[in-house]
Amino acid sequence: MAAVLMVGSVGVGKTTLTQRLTDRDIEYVKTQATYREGDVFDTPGEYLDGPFHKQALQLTSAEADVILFLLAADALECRIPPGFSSFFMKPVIGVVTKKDMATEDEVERSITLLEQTGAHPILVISAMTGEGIEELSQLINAEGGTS
Ligand SMILES: Nc1nc2c(ncn2[C@@H]2O[C@H](COP(=O)(O)OP(=O)(O)O)[C@@H](O)[C@H]2O)c(=O)[nH]1
Ligand SMILES: [Mg+2]
Repeated sequence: MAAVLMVGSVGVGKTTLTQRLTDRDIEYVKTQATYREGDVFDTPGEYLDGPFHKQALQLTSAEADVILFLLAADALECRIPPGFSSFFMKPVIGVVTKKDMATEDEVERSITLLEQTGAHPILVISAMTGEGIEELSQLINAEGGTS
């Protein structure tokens, strides 16, 4: 699998999605800044929820092939700034998580919020039901240049 950097607030579902995407992998590496499980870098939510750690995210992205911007379907706001994808030299895919617990209107609103970050394309998933996970996995490998 291509190396993935997860960017999203605490509770958006980064760790759960990481487990979904890497359930065949057994390598675990813990670093000070990021948690690597297989090919996925799961960033601490503090990177978005405290003082904004833009540079830490940029540095970590050097090791990734693909970046995911995640926003929960029931989110009230998006902590990822508008246009933020342009700070990365890698493809940025938008992921709306927790589709299973949101209305269609809520999903649409989250898609709109993620579009403002410049992430493209945007996929809607549920790590709980598994919806969209296979599609996301294929897109990660296509965008990341791995198959
Ligand atoms: N209903 C639902 N809950 C989810 C989904 N993904 C994650 N969660 C739950 O959301 C909470 C936070 O998930 P976690 O992966 O720890 O988020 P993180 O802080 O971004 O790593 C946990 O209780 C998960 O079980 C999903 O697709 N649907
Ligand atoms: Mg986590």
